[in-house]
Formats: sequence, C-alpha cells, structure tokens
Amino acid sequence: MSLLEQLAAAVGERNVLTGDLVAGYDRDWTGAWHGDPRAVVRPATTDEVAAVVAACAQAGVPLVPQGGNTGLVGAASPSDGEVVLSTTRLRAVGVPDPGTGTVEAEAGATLEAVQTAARSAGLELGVDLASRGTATIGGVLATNAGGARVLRHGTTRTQVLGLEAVLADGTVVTRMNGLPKDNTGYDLVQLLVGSEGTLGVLTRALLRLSPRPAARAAALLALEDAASAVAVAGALRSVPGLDALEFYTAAGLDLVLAAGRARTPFADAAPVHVLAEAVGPDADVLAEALAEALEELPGLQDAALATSETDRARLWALRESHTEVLAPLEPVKLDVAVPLVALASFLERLPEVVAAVAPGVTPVPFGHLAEGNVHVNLPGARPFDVDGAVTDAVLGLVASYSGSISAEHGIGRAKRRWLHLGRSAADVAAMRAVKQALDPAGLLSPGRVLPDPLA
Ligand code: 2HG
Ligand code: ZN
Repeated sequence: MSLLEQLAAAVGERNVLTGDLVAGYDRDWTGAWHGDPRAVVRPATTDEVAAVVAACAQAGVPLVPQGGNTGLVGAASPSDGEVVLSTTRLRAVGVPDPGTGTVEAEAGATLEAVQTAARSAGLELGVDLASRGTATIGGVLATNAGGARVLRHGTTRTQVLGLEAVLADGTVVTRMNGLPKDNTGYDLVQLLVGSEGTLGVLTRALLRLSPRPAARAAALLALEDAASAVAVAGALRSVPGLDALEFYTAAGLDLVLAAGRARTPFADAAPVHVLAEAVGPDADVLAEALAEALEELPGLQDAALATSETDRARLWALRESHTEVLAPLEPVKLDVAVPLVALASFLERLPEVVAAVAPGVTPVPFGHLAEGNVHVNLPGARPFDVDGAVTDAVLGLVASYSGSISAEHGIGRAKRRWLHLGRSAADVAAMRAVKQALDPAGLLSPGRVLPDPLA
C-alpha cells in the first residue's frame, strides 16, 4: 500500500486532502510561511492520529501537526513534501469539573470553546489571546502561548495538568490523572508543552480552571512616553487583582483608527497607551483602586475607566486589533522581551537600529507591558530581511539587554538561526539529545526550533 492509501485506511478517504484541497492548510494566515504538502490528513481520534504518525514513520515521510494556524513563526505550516496532520476534527470539550477545577479538551478545540465551557461552570481558563476564536488548545500548548493574562496566571504551562500525545513512532503517552502531587519520574507533560510539534503530536489535555472573578475594571491611559509606561507598571503592581497590563504606541493606534476597527476615548493622540485591567468582587471598587494608584503619576496625559462589559470591550479592541490591521502591510514580526527596567531604552533605540538596515521602515511596537514583551512589527521590512539582516539587528539589540528573542510565539522556522542568542551551547546540545531520543529519524516537524547541526 502506498502512504496515501495507508492514510486513507486510517482516517477515511475524504479526510486525506491533496491537490487544490490543501489550500489554507499550506500556509500560515500571514502568508509568510508556506509550502507544498504531500497531503493534509484529518484524524478524528487519538488512535487515528497514532495510525497516521506510524504510517508516516514507516514511510520515512516528515509530518507537521497543525491546529488553528494562527502561529507566527512557521512552526505549523508545512515545508515542501510534509504531511500536515490537522487537528480540526479532534475538537471535543468535556464538562468542567468544579470539584477539581479542571476541564478536558481535545487538541483541535478552540481556545474560545474551552473558555466558554469554563464560564458556563462559573470558572475561567487562565489563558487568553486575541486569536481565541481560531487558535486551538493543541497549538496553545505546543507553543506554551503567553497572551494577556500571564501577569496573574503565568504562561500556559502552569494551566496544564495533564496531556496525551502521540510520539514519533506512533506510540501514545497519556498522563491525564490530574493528580496535584505526582513525582513519578521525568515530567513528560511539561516537556511536550512548548515543544512546537517537534517531540510529539498533542491530542488531549487536562486544563486547570480558576474561580471566575465577579467583576472586572479596565483603565486606558494616555502617556507621554515609554518611561511613563514603565512607571505605571510599577505603580499598578500594588493593585490587588491586577490581571492585565498591555501597551501600544501612536504608530499602532493610528493604523487601528485608520482601519475603523475601534474608537479612542481621547481627544488627542498620545505617544504611548497602557491598558490595565483588574479583577475582584466589585467593579466600582476596582475602578477606584486603579484611579487611586494612578494619582500624581508623572507623564499621564489622560485616562479612561471602564467597568461595563461593552466599555471594556471597546478599550480592548484598540489593543487586540493590532495584528489584523498590520497584516495587509506584510510586516516582519518579531516577538521579544526585555527586562522592564530596559524597556524604555530598548524602545528608544529600536527605530535607529531598524533604520540602519531597513531605511524608511518605522517600527510598530506593542504588547504585554507586564512582561516587557514587545511585538516588534516592521511594515515594509521584508525586502530588507531576505537574508535575515533586519531580524539579526533587532534580535541583537534584544540580546544586548539580556532579553528573550522569543517571549511567547516560539522559535519555529523563523528564529532557529538565532537560537544561540537565547540558549547556551550546552542548552542546545541537551535539546538536541532530547530530540534525538524521542524522534531519532527526525520526522516530526523537521527544521523547526533546533538550528541545522553545522549552522
Ligand atoms: C498579540 O499579543 C499577539 O496580539 C500577536 O501575540 C502579536 O501580531 C503580533 O505581532
Ligand atoms: Zn502577544
């Protein structure tokens, strides 16, 4: 039997897509990463995933798992000749268990579907991203996604209590008992979280849920400069229940307003905006606490408070529509973090560092202020980045501040050349040893995360 016949035997003929039918699965949504896959396969159960992986392993054909395809580093879009294992049909979400504060979900369930299930039980998932409607649990876990709620909940891995995955040879590892205490050997669950499809195909997860706060209040602040934003972060940290601290600059706001995606509550544009949100039992008390913490802050030009769902949504739209309004401009996208004390200096030096390699390109930085996480978007920079000169310059600047070259989006295909800027040679050697042990033939998402051995 040919590989395609074996795959059809495993998942049914109509779930093996080839030719024109691979459209959409063959590229990421920005269009920056694409390839010509051998086939797209859509298994509906863990056993079917295992059969697909085993068939590819036997045939020596590389395979890449794909969820909602919202990733930004080319980890889940195929290279030429790869089989795409789409999790679209693995989308069941269990009934949340209020007793243990957990919910089970299959890899292809959207983040939003899990959030909705949690909410219906008076609980919440401590992970939230602008792409919630499309991003899948499998992808969110495989990238250890960050998002806007890391401040209070930590990154995705802290919300993962159990996992089921198919390894490169088709065997299934299952750790789904959710025991809060379980020190029986190596932690395979946490090894697989953040492995970007290179160590196994995630099929099912057990997720931690938290009590859902009764109220939320948000404050949008118009600020003179980035140094004021850092000062705001310091001043607001003492607010109990602080849940999010985001930022964007006038460059991004202009694009959002020009696209008609949201309205600003302020008469005048400010150089930097911070969006803060706090949770607790009473929205008015929260709003008061936010306002009090902001009193007499230098650099504060204006502020708008929101306690109703509608008003908060308006403020969040200004921040969350950045990615979509930037997309048509086909920017180079670099997700980085620097220590908060260095953030203002980093943002000040960024334009000149970019201009030196990409004349005329103006950075549009925005992101998660609490973690010093900056999404450096560079519209018009792609022609200058063909050999990686722009990426090199920006990531070099990040490294000079002892920052992270990938705060939340992962390494994928986009950044593996620069892995050494974030990891020591010993680290990379240990990572290679893990990869070699779990995927000796190198068939799971090859060319992602680890650089080529001689590079
Ligand atoms: C966000 O925080 C996402 O909105 C996407 O991580 C960032 O588009 C980007 O660069
Ligand atoms: Zn982000």
